[in-house]
Amino acid sequence: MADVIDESFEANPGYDMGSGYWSSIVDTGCSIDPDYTGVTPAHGSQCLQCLHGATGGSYYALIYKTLTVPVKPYYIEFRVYLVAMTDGEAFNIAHLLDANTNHCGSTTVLRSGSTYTIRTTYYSAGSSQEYDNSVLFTAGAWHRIRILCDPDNHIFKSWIDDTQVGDYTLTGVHNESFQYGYFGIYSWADVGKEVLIDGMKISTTGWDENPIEINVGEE
Ligand SMILES: [Ca+2]
Repeated sequence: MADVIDESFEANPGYDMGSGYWSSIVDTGCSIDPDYTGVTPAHGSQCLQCLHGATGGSYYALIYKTLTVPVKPYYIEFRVYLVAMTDGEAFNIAHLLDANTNHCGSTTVLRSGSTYTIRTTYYSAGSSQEYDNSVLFTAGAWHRIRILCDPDNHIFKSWIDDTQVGDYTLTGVHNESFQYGYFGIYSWADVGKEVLIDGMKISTTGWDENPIEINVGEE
């Protein structure tokens, strides 16, 4: 198995993976659009727009996929564009769960004052390890996020664009395999905020564009 998910939102209408591949959770007042063209996409001519328009309570505008079998290791990449954030907001834009719906990993963007921080998190058996980078991430631009999680070889790494920002040697119980993937915008965001996603790929063998050298099993 190589590519588990390869989605660039170029089908018109809908998704490259087919009409039945993705499911969605869209709260009242929220919307998703896989054919969005309002911002020049990172790849091709369309991207996924997740718009939060709910007025309170829980709010979700996301797509998700339940894989037929759990996957590890997992090489994840996607492009993300934040149109705007308000001071104090945090957007959870990617979330992965294992077969028992325990948290495996997540990517969150936070804003404090004028500083944007992107946070990649690995979860294991009730504890978590977070990597924050507040230098490389900005609103109003596309950024590529890459995450490698290889529990069997104790590896968890993350990159923003081509800069590595997270490197954690997994210890203790870390046998989670990714099976449920959620991408979009959920909770903690104000009304009217949107997240754009493009060029999403999840593989068990690596990245096929601008490869980053990874020596799985040798660390
Ligand atoms: Ca696209």
